Amino acid sequence: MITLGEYIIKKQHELPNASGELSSLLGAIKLATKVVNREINKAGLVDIIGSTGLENVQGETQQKLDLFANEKFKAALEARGEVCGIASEEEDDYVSFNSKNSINSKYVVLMDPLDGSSNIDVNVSVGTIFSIYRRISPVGEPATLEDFLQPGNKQVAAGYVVYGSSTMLVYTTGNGVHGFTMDPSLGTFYLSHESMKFPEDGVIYSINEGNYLKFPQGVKKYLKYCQEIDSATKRPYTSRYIGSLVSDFHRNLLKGGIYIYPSTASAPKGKLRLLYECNPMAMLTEQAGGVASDGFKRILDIPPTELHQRVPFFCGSKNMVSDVEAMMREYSSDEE
Ligand code: AHM
Ligand code: MG
Repeated sequence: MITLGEYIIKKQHELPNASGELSSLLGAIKLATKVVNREINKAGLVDIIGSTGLENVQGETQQKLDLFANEKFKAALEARGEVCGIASEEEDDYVSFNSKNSINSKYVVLMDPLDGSSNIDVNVSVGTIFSIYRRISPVGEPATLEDFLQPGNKQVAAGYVVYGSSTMLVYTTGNGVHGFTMDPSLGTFYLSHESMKFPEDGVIYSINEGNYLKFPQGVKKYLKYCQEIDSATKRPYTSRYIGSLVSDFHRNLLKGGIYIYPSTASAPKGKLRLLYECNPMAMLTEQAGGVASDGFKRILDIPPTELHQRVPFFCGSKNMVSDVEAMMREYSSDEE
């Protein structure tokens, strides 16, 4: 049995110019994950479920666990001194860490500390998503906005934690996607899923179909295609939507499928955030042999213009994403 800590060290030599900093940074994420996991597990017993009554900068209600997770990840990352700053879905602006160690660090972290948090109160799986970049600003000076507004193709590492029927941490440093399952009696993550790969074809589609009437024409056509009967392509496909990106993604990665959060008539840029959700999931997707797109082009090549930018998101099994992209292209002129 290989632990996450052992695996990170073992794989360190595969990283360009490895100095151990990235390994230590992943260690800080691992620690915060355990603290958040402990609170999630007893969510019904302590005063941690429900809303804070506050909203984040995007006008969304913040749950108590959103803020708890944000504070724990921020504190763990600051304490290790391995990042010069973070940006988070739960923070209005990026935060730079200016202690002697932090300011000399090469990395920044972007994160959604608790994704799918509206699911906490009903005991459904939630997740954490993280993304790591090398800073652009000079080492020794405070982090700047440009450190955080880098395209996803510059990510050094990305990953997620799914707090599900078991807790799993899945990450990539650009050499495949590897999953670790927590043994709760020891609080240790063990390697359980090495080199995870999206099946090229899948039979699961995940989308909030309640918004059907507001979807672009290409998505409507694709959904009808998913529902048609055709034994050669194993249709009709199966519809599965948890409403927690991490959990929907994780299932599709293991079984083969597509996750879609498209633009809608009321949210023309979609709902999901490019920097905290789509870029890290897109890096994982590509590392696992899948495709991540905004319906027309590669997510990882989109130049970010603002921290909380939203983007339509299509990701998963290669052939499923290319089918929906073809329909998006075919029907895009209908929308003009
Ligand atoms: P959050 O970061 O505020 O939790 O929002 C992101 C979540 C995703 O996890 C999930 O897939 C999606 O929002 C669900 O949205 P909807 O309820 O509109 O289907
Ligand atoms: Mg989220």
